[in-house]
Amino acid sequence: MIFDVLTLFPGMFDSPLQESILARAIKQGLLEVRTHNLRDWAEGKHQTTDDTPYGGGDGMVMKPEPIARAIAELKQQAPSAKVLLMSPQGVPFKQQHARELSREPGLIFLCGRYEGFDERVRQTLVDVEFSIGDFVLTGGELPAMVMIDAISRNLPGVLGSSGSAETDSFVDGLLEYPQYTRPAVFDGMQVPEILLSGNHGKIAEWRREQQLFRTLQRRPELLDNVQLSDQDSVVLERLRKETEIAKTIR
Ligand code: 9D3
Repeated sequence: MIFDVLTLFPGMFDSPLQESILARAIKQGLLEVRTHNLRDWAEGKHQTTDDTPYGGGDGMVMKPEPIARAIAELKQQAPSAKVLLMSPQGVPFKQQHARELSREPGLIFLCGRYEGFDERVRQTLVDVEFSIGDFVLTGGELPAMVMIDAISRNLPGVLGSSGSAETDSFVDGLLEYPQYTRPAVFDGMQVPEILLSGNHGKIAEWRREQQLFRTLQRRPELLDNVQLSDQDSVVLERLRKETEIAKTIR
């Protein structure tokens, strides 16, 4: 898969791609990230990529022409690549997007600085606008890097032996169960006995209940969009009742 990134700060992508899983995947040829400086498509002595907003107001706006020229050139190499605009107004990026976008042959990320983009960029040049969450960052580069990371780990071969994207708990829509390793007692805290029992059926049941419990406690809204087995529903109903009882005791 080929990721093209349009940015004023291509250097921001270097070190995250030189470590660990993504570095290995790039060496293996499973993916490629090409960063491009938008300034290369800007005109004039100062190669300006921003300008003051029509109608007045604070801050600067990204000019449309350098962006249009850059996208036109990248699309010659990758005609089917979707153009993704990074912006706080975008669709909230989710695991499902990461999985779906990993099936694309290539993607073009457009990262902004300043107050945002000239609206006409959205109208003709962009396929989808994405946000990575409701907090304000200094630009679209880290969001693009986050999306590249999340998409890449779904590509065949990228995770190698360290895990499988299919068994990620977000795939089934629940939070993960608690994990433990040695020592069996740390700072007076015991590992749950069931995990030392060797009874793999009981362990699987306990882990599923922990997933349901954590999701109920921390992210109850996730339970609305999750496929639950009959057994899950029974356990969840019991957990809900126990939570109610615990509330009356407090
Ligand atoms: C005053 C209006 N601001 C919007 C909240 C302007 C503005 C601030 C910061 C516009 C862009 C930015 C930089 N952020 C991004 O480019 C960005 C972003 C983010 O800030 N949060 C979550 N996802 C994203 S994707 C791109």
